[in-house]
Amino acid sequence: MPTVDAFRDSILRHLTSTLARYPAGATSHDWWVATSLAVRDEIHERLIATQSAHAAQNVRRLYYLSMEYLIGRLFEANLHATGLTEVAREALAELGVDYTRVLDAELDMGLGNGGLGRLAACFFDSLATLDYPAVGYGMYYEFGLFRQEFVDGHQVEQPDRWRVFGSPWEVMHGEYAQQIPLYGRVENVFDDRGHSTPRWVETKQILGLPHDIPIAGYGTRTVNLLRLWSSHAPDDFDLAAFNSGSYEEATRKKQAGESISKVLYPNDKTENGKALRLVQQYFFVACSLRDLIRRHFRDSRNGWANFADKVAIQLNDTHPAIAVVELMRLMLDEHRLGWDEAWGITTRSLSYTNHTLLPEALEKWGVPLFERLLPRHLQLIYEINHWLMQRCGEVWPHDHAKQRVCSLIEEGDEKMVRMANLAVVGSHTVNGVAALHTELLQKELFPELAALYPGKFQNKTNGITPRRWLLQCNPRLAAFITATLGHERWTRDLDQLRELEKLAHQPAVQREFMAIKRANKAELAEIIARDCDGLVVSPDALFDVQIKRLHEYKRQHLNLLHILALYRRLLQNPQLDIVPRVFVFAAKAAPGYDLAKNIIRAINLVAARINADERIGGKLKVAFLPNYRVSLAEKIIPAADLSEQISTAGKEASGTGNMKLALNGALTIGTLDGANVEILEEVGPDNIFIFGMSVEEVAELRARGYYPRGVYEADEELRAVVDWIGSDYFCPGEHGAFAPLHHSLLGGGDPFMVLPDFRPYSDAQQAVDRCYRDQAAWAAKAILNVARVGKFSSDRTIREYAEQIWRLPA
Ligand code: DL6
Repeated sequence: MPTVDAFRDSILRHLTSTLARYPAGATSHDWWVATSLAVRDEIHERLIATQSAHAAQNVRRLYYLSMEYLIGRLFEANLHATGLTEVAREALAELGVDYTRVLDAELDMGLGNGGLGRLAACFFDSLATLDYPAVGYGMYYEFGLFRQEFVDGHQVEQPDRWRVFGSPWEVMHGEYAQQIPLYGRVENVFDDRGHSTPRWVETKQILGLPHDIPIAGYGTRTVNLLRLWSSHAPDDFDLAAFNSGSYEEATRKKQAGESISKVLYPNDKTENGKALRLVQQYFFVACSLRDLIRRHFRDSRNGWANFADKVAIQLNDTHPAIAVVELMRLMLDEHRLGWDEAWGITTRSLSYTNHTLLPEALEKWGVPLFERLLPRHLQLIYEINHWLMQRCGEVWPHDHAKQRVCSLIEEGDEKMVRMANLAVVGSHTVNGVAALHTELLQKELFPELAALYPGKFQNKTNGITPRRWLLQCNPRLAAFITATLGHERWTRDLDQLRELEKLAHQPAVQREFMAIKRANKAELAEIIARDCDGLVVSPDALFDVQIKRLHEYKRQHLNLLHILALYRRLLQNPQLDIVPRVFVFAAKAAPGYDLAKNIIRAINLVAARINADERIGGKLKVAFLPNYRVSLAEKIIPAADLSEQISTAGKEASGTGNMKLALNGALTIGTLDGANVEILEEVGPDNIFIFGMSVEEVAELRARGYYPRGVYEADEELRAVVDWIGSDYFCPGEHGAFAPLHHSLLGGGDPFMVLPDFRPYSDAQQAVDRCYRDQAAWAAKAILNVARVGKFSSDRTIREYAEQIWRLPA
């Protein structure tokens, strides 16, 4: 490991020789790049050593296929991983450079959207830390999802130009470029004996270039890789057109080729948007499979016979499900294997994680679209389906209903290809991401497929990396834990935090814990003032936090109704004794999701009114922080007192924000949904606020017939706040601004059952209020949360995947 002097020299060398800057003229960005490159030197040495050891041992590897990797910033994570944090701090101090400003010069990598992408990032931290050989394949988006701004409370999407200045972590390996066919048609070629072979012809080609990002393990020398593909046109410049003066025409192919990796989740409301999504998925899967096959065959000891012994491929949700067919196609058409052998290899290599039960999130693509983009794949899907239907017929003779639900093709006005069914059928293992979710997966979503493939379904409860979500994001609490325990082993073994249990009731420990929380809240208060138009909030208030994607099932609008109820109570009685609260929101809504955007606007306009209302004496404040991202979460989570996990039971597959917040000493107010159920088991019922309908109660109510108007009529306060949001009170002069939200709660049938959970939620919030008044008791509960959530380390999750699904070398 370099000394401070050597590291300082390395920073200076990169500043001058790589960036051509001199120290006095260097910006924070220059220092960030130069220091990152100095860290990268160390990481690349480790990377080369890791890769050559893996190659020499011809190890079995995990290849993880994911549309998203929500990595956030890498600088600090890499310093922690390599043990260079103090060295870098001192070296920069000697150079007269402020370390914090260097940290803040880094833009979050725009490579993900939500829980699934952040999970992938946590998994890669754990994989490297636990020395498992793994490559993560994905897309190298130019713009990521979008940068969110608020204009008059509306979400406005701006391009997220995270790569505009390049990335010091990335190395592009042009020698591993891939050409990927698309479109065209299938023709049959007949041999002398009259046997026909299908050939995919008249295709268009897309060029994929791999960009490698190293992921360094913590406290070990293992460095794994993310290999992310950018798309290009192979013949991207038409010189003849250019010379004839058609400048736009000359680069038309270039534009078209590059559009595939421009943004994550392009709006798929239009047919073009749908096509682009399917092309993206196929493109990155096709590049990745070719690359991993190349890697496998580069060792002369390897062949198809041992492919499934050396290669474990994980499908992170249905986005890469086309891998089932592409792997088959490569083996059948390009490597000339027989069907049975190819199918055996496919189903022994692939496994699939399901991350959602929401029907609209389970991808389906129209057969005509498939036929146009991937005609040969559609043929193979029909062949796989033929065999699947035969199997269904053997198990359930004459039961066409069973065949219909298992089928890879959904019948209807437009036939659709069901990507989730394809992923289940093509994988040896399917897993859910929390115990409840896995149970519902088998009982509700895939009961027939679960019966057809006994033993295929497993649970792997999600986890989070303690390195990013405690050590890095909450240095005060991390230092306190290390000093209290007398060791740092908890960073690699989170169960060590159990030792804190016995200290939870000690007044000195409680005071110290609350002082740390207050300092973190003061820091967040500064960010709120900076990002929410100068809004002033007190760090002595209770910080009540809901941070996650904006979706009806996550019920940010339930939180909003409760805020309105508190506001109304205060207006009716300004002397009302309530614990002052700061409600913190951060959330992006999908660009095409109008109701989610309406909820964002409603929260923003209610916030503006409440924050400016002097009658309530500052007892309530509402801060909606724009542009939710990993680096912002790292500031909010350590400052949270209360963690809002209030989804309709049965809708949130797991959640991981719930784990991060509990690990940082926030108490959860939540429904019995996703991993909340397991958090309750771990922390105990006295240290969490559970409310609302269970999965069974939701189902019963729906079966009985749910009429929101009945619930609304029966509760005076609920009626008042629903009417309030439906009025123009918060949007004067703009009639019906929140009509979509109001309609969804009443006339629209309240699909996520916000109204029946309102009263139990409000009661639970009153219990929170009472509890917070006794700061010692609150502190004890918060410390017990920290102490008891060791189960939710992604190290535990990854060990389970590695042993029970991937069979990776220990
Ligand atoms: O498994 C990671 C994460 C879960 O924690 C969330 O509960 C779940 O919503 C999310 N799923 C997705 C997929 N699409 N949808 N919706 O992001 O996965």
